[in-house]
Amino acid sequence: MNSLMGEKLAIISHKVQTTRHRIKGILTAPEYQVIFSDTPGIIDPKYRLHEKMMDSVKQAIADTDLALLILDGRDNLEENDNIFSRLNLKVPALVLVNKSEKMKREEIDAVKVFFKDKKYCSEILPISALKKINIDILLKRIIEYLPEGEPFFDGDEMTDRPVKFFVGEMIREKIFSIYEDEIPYHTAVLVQEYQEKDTLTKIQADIIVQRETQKGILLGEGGKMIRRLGTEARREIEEFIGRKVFLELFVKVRPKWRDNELQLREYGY
Ligand SMILES: Nc1nc2c(ncn2[C@@H]2O[C@H](COP(=O)(O)OP(=O)(O)OP(=O)(O)O)[C@@H](O)[C@H]2O)c(=O)[nH]1
Ligand SMILES: [Mg+2]
Repeated sequence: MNSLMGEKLAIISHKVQTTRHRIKGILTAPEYQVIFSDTPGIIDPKYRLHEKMMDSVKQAIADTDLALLILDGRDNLEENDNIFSRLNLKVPALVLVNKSEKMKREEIDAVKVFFKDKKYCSEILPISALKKINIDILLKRIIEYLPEGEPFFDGDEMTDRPVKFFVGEMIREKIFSIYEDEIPYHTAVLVQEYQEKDTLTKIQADIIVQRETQKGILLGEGGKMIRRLGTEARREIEEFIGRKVFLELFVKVRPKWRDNELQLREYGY
């Protein structure tokens, strides 16, 4: 979605299950408006949080005119096929073979042969979100599949989420890049305060973890790690909103928040 939009709306990490919400990206030109929904990847739910993530996938599918089924071209094809089949799509679908810049022509051809006759597959297109390969062609194809209609959003709207949401996401992205193993998966971010002052924007956010030991890891020796997190997140937020930011982070322990309906709601899930 970021590549198609030419804007970074969705956070990215090398770890799986980074995306937890459906985020809309609205692309408006004189001749068209495309509303993209970036969703979490499809997984078997283990927690209430996962169930909510999968609900957002279902909703996105129910709303859409066209599905983009994105796979890593070197991942297991059977596994991807299983997931795609089980979606029971009622709309056309483009199978996008991503990271194609790392693949040989024969590898790409093999993936094409594999998906060619699948029931859900309208077309297959090798792309690279990173190197922006075939993204222009993809956009052209997308527009051809969309029904004609009036725009849903004003031309200057880029997303359905408020700035505060993206601030929380940027903090989450840094948590995914700084902390190892399970830590990012036990963590939620809640932006408590967002205030535009004269010369800067004051932001206070809570970082929610499940256990005291995790709080210790987040803080690091003498607060070293949380300071690094604060600095990196602040820089990213400053670039996004184009203002100086004062960022304050508190770490709070909330046992089993991933299965707690009230807490999940409070954290925006
Ligand atoms: N080489 C290569 N890497 C890519 C490409 N597109 C994405 N990546 C990398 O793949 C990793 C995952 O990217 P994400 O955008 O987080 O993937 P996602 O599918 O949204 O994953 P979740 O949100 O975790 O479900 C990151 O390290 C990206 O930099 C590509 O075209 N080529
Ligand atoms: Mg994602």
